[in-house]
Amino acid sequence: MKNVEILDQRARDILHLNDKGTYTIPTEGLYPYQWNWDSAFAAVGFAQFDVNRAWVELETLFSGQWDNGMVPHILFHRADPGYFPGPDVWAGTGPIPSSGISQPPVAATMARMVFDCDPVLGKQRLAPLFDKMLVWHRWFMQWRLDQGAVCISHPWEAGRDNAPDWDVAMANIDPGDVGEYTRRDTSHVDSSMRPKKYDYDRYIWLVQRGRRLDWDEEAMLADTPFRVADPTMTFILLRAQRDLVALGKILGRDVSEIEADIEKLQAGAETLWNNKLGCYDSRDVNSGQWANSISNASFLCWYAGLAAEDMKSVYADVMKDLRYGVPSLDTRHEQFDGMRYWRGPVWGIMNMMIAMGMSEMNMPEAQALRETTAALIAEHGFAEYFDPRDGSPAGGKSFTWTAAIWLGWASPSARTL
Ligand code: 2M8
Repeated sequence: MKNVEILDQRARDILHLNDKGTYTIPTEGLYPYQWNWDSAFAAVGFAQFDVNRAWVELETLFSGQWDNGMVPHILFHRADPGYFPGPDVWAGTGPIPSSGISQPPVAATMARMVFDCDPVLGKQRLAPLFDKMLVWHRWFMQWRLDQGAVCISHPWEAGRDNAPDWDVAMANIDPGDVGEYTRRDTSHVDSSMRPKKYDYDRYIWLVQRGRRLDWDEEAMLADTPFRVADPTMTFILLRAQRDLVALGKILGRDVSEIEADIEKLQAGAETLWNNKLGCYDSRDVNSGQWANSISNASFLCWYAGLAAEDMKSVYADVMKDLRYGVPSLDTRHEQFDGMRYWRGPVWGIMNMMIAMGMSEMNMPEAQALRETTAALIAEHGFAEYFDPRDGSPAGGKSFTWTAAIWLGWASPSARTL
Protein backbone atom coordinates (compact mmCIF):
# COMPACT_ATOMS: atom_id res chain seq x y z
CA MET A 1 0.00 0.00 0.00
CA LYS A 2 1.15 3.54 -0.75
CA ASN A 3 2.40 5.56 2.14
CA VAL A 4 -0.38 5.69 4.70
CA GLU A 5 0.56 9.17 5.86
CA ILE A 6 0.21 10.51 2.33
CA LEU A 7 -3.20 8.91 1.96
CA ASP A 8 -4.33 10.23 5.35
CA GLN A 9 -3.23 13.71 4.33
CA ARG A 10 -5.02 13.41 0.98
CA ALA A 11 -8.22 12.41 2.81
CA ARG A 12 -7.97 15.40 5.15
CA ASP A 13 -7.33 17.65 2.13
CA ILE A 14 -10.51 16.36 0.48
CA LEU A 15 -12.56 17.15 3.58
CA HIS A 16 -11.08 20.67 3.62
CA LEU A 17 -11.68 21.06 -0.12
CA ASN A 18 -15.37 20.22 0.27
CA ASP A 19 -15.78 22.11 3.54
CA LYS A 20 -18.08 25.14 3.22
CA GLY A 21 -17.41 26.32 6.77
CA THR A 22 -20.28 24.80 8.71
CA TYR A 23 -21.18 21.94 6.37
CA THR A 24 -19.47 19.76 3.78
CA ILE A 25 -20.60 19.05 0.23
CA PRO A 26 -20.11 15.51 -1.16
CA THR A 27 -18.05 16.76 -4.11
CA GLU A 28 -17.70 19.97 -6.16
CA GLY A 29 -19.92 20.21 -9.24
CA LEU A 30 -22.00 17.04 -9.03
CA TYR A 31 -23.37 17.61 -5.51
CA PRO A 32 -22.98 21.25 -4.39
CA TYR A 33 -25.21 21.09 -1.27
CA GLN A 34 -25.33 19.44 2.13
CA TRP A 35 -26.60 15.86 1.95
CA ASN A 36 -27.91 14.20 5.07
CA TRP A 37 -26.06 10.89 5.44
CA ASP A 38 -22.98 12.19 3.61
CA SER A 39 -22.70 14.83 6.33
CA ALA A 40 -22.95 12.32 9.14
CA PHE A 41 -20.12 10.28 7.62
CA ALA A 42 -18.14 13.49 7.08
CA ALA A 43 -18.45 14.15 10.82
CA VAL A 44 -16.69 10.85 11.57
CA GLY A 45 -13.89 11.86 9.19
CA PHE A 46 -13.48 15.28 10.81
CA ALA A 47 -13.57 13.73 14.27
CA GLN A 48 -10.24 12.07 13.58
CA PHE A 49 -8.48 15.45 13.61
CA ASP A 50 -11.01 18.16 14.61
CA VAL A 51 -13.79 16.96 16.90
CA ASN A 52 -15.32 20.42 17.23
CA ARG A 53 -15.73 20.62 13.43
CA ALA A 54 -17.39 17.20 13.49
CA TRP A 55 -20.06 18.45 15.90
CA VAL A 56 -20.58 21.59 13.79
CA GLU A 57 -21.32 19.35 10.78
CA LEU A 58 -24.08 17.53 12.68
CA GLU A 59 -25.43 20.73 14.22
CA THR A 60 -25.77 22.33 10.79
CA LEU A 61 -27.57 19.25 9.49
CA PHE A 62 -30.11 19.38 12.31
CA SER A 63 -30.62 23.14 11.88
CA GLY A 64 -32.63 22.12 8.81
CA GLN A 65 -35.07 19.93 10.78
CA TRP A 66 -38.73 20.51 9.94
CA ASP A 67 -41.47 21.15 12.51
CA ASN A 68 -42.76 17.60 11.98
CA GLY A 69 -39.33 16.18 12.96
CA MET A 70 -38.14 15.26 9.46
CA VAL A 71 -34.50 16.03 8.65
CA PRO A 72 -34.26 16.62 4.88
CA HIS A 73 -32.03 14.68 2.57
CA ILE A 74 -30.62 17.89 1.04
CA LEU A 75 -30.18 21.34 2.58
CA PHE A 76 -29.78 24.01 -0.08
CA HIS A 77 -27.80 26.53 1.95
CA ARG A 78 -26.66 28.51 -1.12
CA ALA A 79 -28.38 28.20 -4.51
CA ASP A 80 -26.24 26.53 -7.18
CA PRO A 81 -27.46 26.11 -10.78
CA GLY A 82 -25.19 23.07 -11.24
CA TYR A 83 -27.64 20.69 -9.53
CA PHE A 84 -31.10 19.59 -10.56
CA PRO A 85 -33.66 19.40 -8.94
CA GLY A 86 -32.78 22.43 -6.83
CA PRO A 87 -34.64 24.39 -4.12
CA ASP A 88 -37.27 25.87 -6.46
CA VAL A 89 -38.33 22.46 -7.70
CA TRP A 90 -38.55 20.91 -4.24
CA ALA A 91 -40.02 23.87 -2.34
CA GLY A 92 -39.45 22.18 1.01
CA THR A 93 -41.32 23.72 3.95
CA GLY A 94 -38.58 23.73 6.62
CA PRO A 95 -36.46 26.53 8.15
CA ILE A 96 -33.77 26.20 5.43
CA PRO A 97 -34.51 25.64 1.71
CA SER A 98 -34.52 21.86 1.38
CA SER A 99 -35.80 18.74 -0.29
CA GLY A 100 -39.02 17.21 1.05
CA ILE A 101 -37.82 13.69 1.88
CA SER A 102 -35.28 12.25 4.31
CA GLN A 103 -32.33 9.85 4.06
CA PRO A 104 -30.99 6.87 6.04
CA PRO A 105 -30.66 7.98 9.69
CA VAL A 106 -27.01 7.19 10.30
CA ALA A 107 -26.54 10.40 12.33
CA ALA A 108 -27.05 8.94 15.83
CA THR A 109 -24.55 6.16 15.10
CA MET A 110 -22.02 8.58 13.68
CA ALA A 111 -22.64 11.01 16.58
CA ARG A 112 -21.81 8.21 18.98
CA MET A 113 -18.54 7.61 17.12
CA VAL A 114 -17.75 11.33 17.26
CA PHE A 115 -18.64 11.33 20.95
CA ASP A 116 -16.18 8.53 21.64
CA CYS A 117 -13.34 10.60 20.15
CA ASP A 118 -13.73 13.20 22.93
CA PRO A 119 -16.35 12.36 25.57
CA VAL A 120 -15.79 15.60 27.51
CA LEU A 121 -16.53 17.82 24.53
CA GLY A 122 -19.18 15.32 23.45
CA LYS A 123 -21.14 15.71 26.64
CA GLN A 124 -21.39 19.47 26.04
CA ARG A 125 -22.55 19.13 22.44
CA LEU A 126 -24.76 16.08 22.65
CA ALA A 127 -27.81 17.22 24.65
CA PRO A 128 -29.53 19.48 22.07
CA LEU A 129 -28.72 17.06 19.27
CA PHE A 130 -30.10 14.12 21.23
CA ASP A 131 -33.53 15.77 21.38
CA LYS A 132 -33.48 16.45 17.65
CA MET A 133 -32.43 12.91 16.80
CA LEU A 134 -35.16 11.54 19.05
CA VAL A 135 -37.81 13.58 17.24
CA TRP A 136 -36.43 12.59 13.83
CA HIS A 137 -36.50 8.90 14.70
CA ARG A 138 -40.06 9.37 15.99
CA TRP A 139 -40.99 10.80 12.58
CA PHE A 140 -39.77 7.60 10.90
CA MET A 141 -41.75 5.51 13.39
CA GLN A 142 -44.89 7.58 12.73
CA TRP A 143 -44.78 7.91 8.94
CA ARG A 144 -42.58 5.25 7.44
CA LEU A 145 -43.48 1.95 9.11
CA ASP A 146 -45.11 -1.07 7.46
CA GLN A 147 -45.42 -4.06 9.82
CA GLY A 148 -42.46 -2.61 11.71
CA ALA A 149 -40.18 -2.38 8.66
CA VAL A 150 -39.12 1.08 7.51
CA CYS A 151 -40.35 2.21 4.09
CA ILE A 152 -39.16 4.81 1.65
CA SER A 153 -41.38 7.29 -0.18
CA HIS A 154 -38.86 8.01 -2.96
CA PRO A 155 -35.80 6.08 -4.24
CA TRP A 156 -33.63 9.01 -3.13
CA GLU A 157 -34.78 8.46 0.46
CA ALA A 158 -32.90 5.13 0.74
CA GLY A 159 -29.79 6.74 -0.75
CA ARG A 160 -29.52 3.74 -3.14
CA ASP A 161 -31.15 5.69 -5.92
CA ASN A 162 -31.35 3.29 -8.86
CA ALA A 163 -31.18 -0.02 -6.99
CA PRO A 164 -33.38 -2.73 -8.58
CA ASP A 165 -35.14 -2.86 -5.20
CA TRP A 166 -37.57 -0.21 -6.43
CA ASP A 167 -38.19 -1.55 -9.93
CA VAL A 168 -41.64 -2.97 -9.11
CA ALA A 169 -42.82 0.29 -7.51
CA MET A 170 -41.23 2.42 -10.21
CA ALA A 171 -43.10 0.50 -12.91
CA ASN A 172 -46.29 1.54 -11.13
CA ILE A 173 -45.66 5.20 -11.92
CA ASP A 174 -46.78 6.76 -15.19
CA PRO A 175 -44.64 9.90 -15.49
CA GLY A 176 -46.40 11.01 -18.71
CA ASP A 177 -47.15 14.49 -17.33
CA VAL A 178 -43.71 15.15 -15.83
CA GLY A 179 -42.88 17.85 -18.44
CA GLU A 180 -39.52 19.03 -19.75
CA TYR A 181 -36.51 19.28 -17.47
CA THR A 182 -32.74 19.35 -17.87
CA ARG A 183 -30.59 16.94 -15.93
CA ARG A 184 -27.30 18.33 -14.60
CA ASP A 185 -25.71 15.14 -13.27
CA THR A 186 -24.83 13.85 -16.75
CA SER A 187 -22.90 17.05 -17.50
CA HIS A 188 -20.56 16.21 -14.59
CA VAL A 189 -20.33 12.42 -14.93
CA ASP A 190 -20.61 9.98 -17.87
CA SER A 191 -24.23 8.91 -18.32
CA SER A 192 -23.25 5.20 -18.28
CA MET A 193 -22.48 5.66 -14.56
CA ARG A 194 -25.79 7.34 -13.70
CA PRO A 195 -29.47 6.39 -13.48
CA LYS A 196 -31.35 6.21 -16.78
CA LYS A 197 -33.99 8.67 -18.07
CA TYR A 198 -36.64 6.09 -17.16
CA ASP A 199 -35.63 6.47 -13.50
CA TYR A 200 -35.19 10.24 -13.58
CA ASP A 201 -38.67 10.83 -15.02
CA ARG A 202 -40.10 8.94 -12.06
CA TYR A 203 -37.81 10.65 -9.51
CA ILE A 204 -39.00 14.05 -10.72
CA TRP A 205 -42.63 12.95 -10.96
CA LEU A 206 -42.53 11.91 -7.29
CA VAL A 207 -40.99 15.26 -6.32
CA GLN A 208 -43.76 17.07 -8.20
CA ARG A 209 -46.38 14.97 -6.42
CA GLY A 210 -44.93 15.74 -2.97
CA ARG A 211 -44.71 19.42 -3.72
CA ARG A 212 -48.30 19.52 -4.99
CA LEU A 213 -49.36 17.99 -1.64
CA ASP A 214 -47.24 20.53 0.23
CA TRP A 215 -45.13 17.66 1.64
CA ASP A 216 -47.98 16.74 3.96
CA GLU A 217 -47.16 13.18 5.06
CA GLU A 218 -50.76 12.12 5.54
CA ALA A 219 -51.78 13.36 2.10
CA MET A 220 -48.71 11.80 0.47
CA LEU A 221 -49.44 8.45 2.05
CA ALA A 222 -52.94 8.25 0.58
CA ASP A 223 -52.86 6.30 -2.71
CA THR A 224 -49.12 6.52 -3.00
CA PRO A 225 -47.78 4.50 -5.93
CA PHE A 226 -44.38 4.30 -4.26
CA ARG A 227 -43.86 2.72 -0.85
CA VAL A 228 -41.13 0.13 -0.42
CA ALA A 229 -40.04 -1.48 2.85
CA ASP A 230 -36.31 -1.66 2.61
CA PRO A 231 -33.30 -3.11 4.46
CA THR A 232 -31.26 0.12 4.21
CA MET A 233 -33.76 2.12 6.23
CA THR A 234 -34.88 -0.66 8.53
CA PHE A 235 -31.41 -1.85 9.53
CA ILE A 236 -29.98 1.67 9.79
CA LEU A 237 -32.83 2.99 11.93
CA LEU A 238 -32.69 -0.10 14.15
CA ARG A 239 -28.97 0.48 14.69
CA ALA A 240 -29.44 4.21 15.19
CA GLN A 241 -32.09 3.59 17.86
CA ARG A 242 -29.67 1.34 19.76
CA ASP A 243 -27.01 4.07 19.62
CA LEU A 244 -29.56 6.66 20.68
CA VAL A 245 -30.33 4.54 23.75
CA ALA A 246 -26.61 4.49 24.59
CA LEU A 247 -26.34 8.27 24.12
CA GLY A 248 -29.53 8.87 26.10
CA LYS A 249 -28.15 6.85 29.00
CA ILE A 250 -25.00 8.97 29.01
CA LEU A 251 -27.24 12.02 29.33
CA GLY A 252 -29.39 10.36 32.01
CA ARG A 253 -32.52 10.41 29.83
CA ASP A 254 -35.51 8.11 29.93
CA VAL A 255 -35.02 5.84 26.92
CA SER A 256 -38.03 3.55 27.38
CA GLU A 257 -39.78 4.92 24.27
CA ILE A 258 -36.74 4.13 22.13
CA GLU A 259 -36.43 0.67 23.63
CA ALA A 260 -40.04 -0.04 22.69
CA ASP A 261 -39.32 1.17 19.15
CA ILE A 262 -36.37 -1.21 18.93
CA GLU A 263 -38.72 -4.13 19.62
CA LYS A 264 -41.02 -3.00 16.81
CA LEU A 265 -38.16 -2.56 14.37
CA GLN A 266 -36.68 -5.95 15.22
CA ALA A 267 -40.01 -7.59 14.40
CA GLY A 268 -40.19 -5.45 11.26
CA ALA A 269 -36.75 -6.53 10.11
CA GLU A 270 -37.97 -10.13 9.97
CA THR A 271 -40.73 -9.13 7.54
CA LEU A 272 -37.90 -8.36 5.09
CA TRP A 273 -36.75 -11.97 5.05
CA ASN A 274 -37.38 -13.35 1.57
CA ASN A 275 -37.57 -17.06 2.19
CA LYS A 276 -37.25 -18.09 -1.44
CA LEU A 277 -34.19 -15.92 -1.96
CA GLY A 278 -32.81 -16.85 1.47
CA CYS A 279 -31.84 -13.25 2.13
CA TYR A 280 -33.07 -9.92 3.52
CA ASP A 281 -34.72 -8.12 0.64
CA SER A 282 -36.94 -5.14 -0.23
CA ARG A 283 -40.71 -5.56 -0.25
CA ASP A 284 -43.07 -3.46 -2.35
CA VAL A 285 -45.82 -2.52 0.08
CA ASN A 286 -48.56 -1.96 -2.52
CA SER A 287 -48.22 -5.32 -4.28
CA GLY A 288 -46.41 -7.35 -1.61
CA GLN A 289 -43.86 -8.37 -4.25
CA TRP A 290 -40.21 -9.02 -3.39
CA ALA A 291 -37.40 -7.29 -5.25
CA ASN A 292 -35.38 -10.55 -5.28
CA SER A 293 -32.21 -8.57 -4.91
CA ILE A 294 -29.15 -9.39 -2.81
CA SER A 295 -27.73 -5.93 -2.25
CA ASN A 296 -25.12 -4.43 0.02
CA ALA A 297 -28.03 -3.22 2.20
CA SER A 298 -29.00 -6.87 2.82
CA PHE A 299 -25.71 -7.26 4.70
CA LEU A 300 -26.47 -4.40 7.11
CA CYS A 301 -28.29 -7.03 9.22
CA TRP A 302 -25.30 -7.39 11.58
CA TYR A 303 -24.93 -3.61 11.85
CA ALA A 304 -28.56 -3.66 12.99
CA GLY A 305 -27.56 -6.00 15.82
CA LEU A 306 -29.17 -9.15 14.38
CA ALA A 307 -27.29 -12.45 14.63
CA ALA A 308 -28.46 -13.33 11.09
CA GLU A 309 -26.59 -16.65 10.94
CA ASP A 310 -28.17 -17.54 7.58
CA MET A 311 -26.67 -14.44 5.99
CA LYS A 312 -23.10 -15.64 6.53
CA SER A 313 -23.16 -18.14 3.68
CA VAL A 314 -24.98 -15.64 1.45
CA TYR A 315 -22.11 -13.24 2.09
CA ALA A 316 -19.52 -15.91 1.27
CA ASP A 317 -21.28 -16.71 -2.03
CA VAL A 318 -21.57 -13.07 -3.10
CA MET A 319 -17.94 -12.30 -2.22
CA LYS A 320 -16.47 -15.48 -3.72
CA ASP A 321 -14.53 -13.97 -6.63
CA LEU A 322 -14.44 -10.34 -5.48
CA ARG A 323 -11.47 -8.43 -4.10
CA TYR A 324 -12.79 -4.95 -3.42
CA GLY A 325 -15.69 -5.17 -1.05
CA VAL A 326 -19.42 -5.66 -1.25
CA PRO A 327 -21.19 -4.94 -4.55
CA SER A 328 -24.39 -2.92 -4.39
CA LEU A 329 -25.95 -5.76 -6.38
CA ASP A 330 -24.91 -9.40 -6.50
CA THR A 331 -22.71 -9.77 -9.59
CA ARG A 332 -24.75 -12.88 -10.60
CA HIS A 333 -27.99 -10.86 -10.82
CA GLU A 334 -29.23 -10.27 -14.37
CA GLN A 335 -29.50 -6.52 -13.73
CA PHE A 336 -25.92 -6.25 -12.46
CA ASP A 337 -24.13 -3.29 -14.05
CA GLY A 338 -20.62 -2.78 -12.62
CA MET A 339 -20.33 0.97 -13.22
CA ARG A 340 -23.96 2.07 -12.91
CA TYR A 341 -24.29 3.61 -9.49
CA TRP A 342 -26.38 1.50 -7.09
CA ARG A 343 -26.81 -1.40 -9.56
CA GLY A 344 -23.42 -2.97 -8.99
CA PRO A 345 -20.62 -0.66 -7.78
CA VAL A 346 -18.92 -0.89 -4.39
CA TRP A 347 -19.46 2.00 -1.96
CA GLY A 348 -17.01 2.68 0.87
CA ILE A 349 -19.66 3.79 3.36
CA MET A 350 -21.58 0.55 2.93
CA ASN A 351 -18.40 -1.48 3.36
CA MET A 352 -17.72 0.37 6.61
CA MET A 353 -21.18 -0.20 8.07
CA ILE A 354 -21.22 -3.85 7.03
CA ALA A 355 -17.79 -4.34 8.62
CA MET A 356 -18.86 -2.56 11.83
CA GLY A 357 -21.68 -5.06 12.17
CA MET A 358 -19.49 -8.05 11.36
CA SER A 359 -16.89 -6.92 13.84
CA GLU A 360 -19.51 -6.63 16.58
CA MET A 361 -20.64 -10.18 15.72
CA ASN A 362 -17.02 -11.35 15.98
CA MET A 363 -16.94 -12.33 12.32
CA PRO A 364 -13.41 -12.54 10.90
CA GLU A 365 -14.75 -11.17 7.59
CA ALA A 366 -14.74 -7.70 9.19
CA GLN A 367 -10.98 -7.31 9.08
CA ALA A 368 -10.77 -8.65 5.53
CA LEU A 369 -13.37 -6.12 4.40
CA ARG A 370 -11.48 -3.31 6.06
CA GLU A 371 -8.23 -4.31 4.36
CA THR A 372 -9.77 -4.73 0.92
CA THR A 373 -11.49 -1.35 1.18
CA ALA A 374 -8.18 0.23 2.17
CA ALA A 375 -6.50 -1.41 -0.83
CA LEU A 376 -9.29 -0.25 -3.12
CA ILE A 377 -8.88 3.38 -2.08
CA ALA A 378 -5.07 3.21 -2.03
CA GLU A 379 -5.01 1.80 -5.57
CA HIS A 380 -7.91 3.68 -7.15
CA GLY A 381 -8.35 6.93 -5.22
CA PHE A 382 -11.13 8.67 -3.30
CA ALA A 383 -13.86 8.12 -5.89
CA GLU A 384 -17.60 8.17 -5.22
CA TYR A 385 -17.88 4.41 -6.01
CA PHE A 386 -15.96 1.61 -7.73
CA ASP A 387 -16.48 -1.29 -10.11
CA PRO A 388 -16.47 -4.41 -7.89
CA ARG A 389 -14.74 -6.53 -10.56
CA ASP A 390 -11.55 -4.51 -11.05
CA GLY A 391 -11.85 -1.54 -8.68
CA SER A 392 -12.18 1.06 -11.48
CA PRO A 393 -13.15 4.39 -9.93
CA ALA A 394 -16.50 5.88 -10.99
CA GLY A 395 -18.83 8.84 -10.41
CA GLY A 396 -17.55 11.97 -8.66
CA LYS A 397 -13.92 12.43 -7.65
CA SER A 398 -12.36 13.72 -4.39
CA PHE A 399 -15.41 12.43 -2.60
CA THR A 400 -16.16 13.42 0.99
CA TRP A 401 -17.56 10.16 2.29
CA THR A 402 -14.80 8.05 0.79
CA ALA A 403 -12.24 10.32 2.47
CA ALA A 404 -14.23 10.21 5.71
CA ILE A 405 -14.46 6.44 5.95
CA TRP A 406 -10.77 6.21 5.06
CA LEU A 407 -9.88 8.38 8.05
CA GLY A 408 -12.44 6.91 10.44
CA TRP A 409 -12.12 3.24 9.55
CA ALA A 410 -10.24 1.94 6.50
CA SER A 411 -6.85 3.59 7.01
CA PRO A 412 -4.34 1.46 8.92
CA SER A 413 -3.91 4.54 11.12
CA ALA A 414 -7.62 4.78 12.01
CA ARG A 415 -8.78 4.16 15.54
CA THR A 416 -10.36 0.73 15.32
CA LEU A 417 -14.11 0.55 15.53
C1 2M8 B 1 -26.75 10.24 -4.62
O1 2M8 B 1 -28.06 10.78 -4.66
C2 2M8 B 1 -28.38 12.09 -5.19
C3 2M8 B 1 -29.84 12.37 -4.84
O2 2M8 B 1 -29.99 12.39 -3.47
C4 2M8 B 1 -28.21 12.27 -6.67
O3 2M8 B 1 -27.86 11.32 -7.37
O4 2M8 B 1 -28.45 13.37 -7.13
C5 2M8 B 1 -26.82 8.96 -3.76
O5 2M8 B 1 -25.66 8.20 -3.91
C6 2M8 B 1 -27.04 9.34 -2.30
O6 2M8 B 1 -26.97 8.20 -1.49
C7 2M8 B 1 -26.01 10.36 -1.83
O7 2M8 B 1 -26.34 10.79 -0.55
C8 2M8 B 1 -25.94 11.57 -2.77
C9 2M8 B 1 -24.78 12.50 -2.44
O8 2M8 B 1 -23.57 11.79 -2.33
O9 2M8 B 1 -25.78 11.14 -4.13
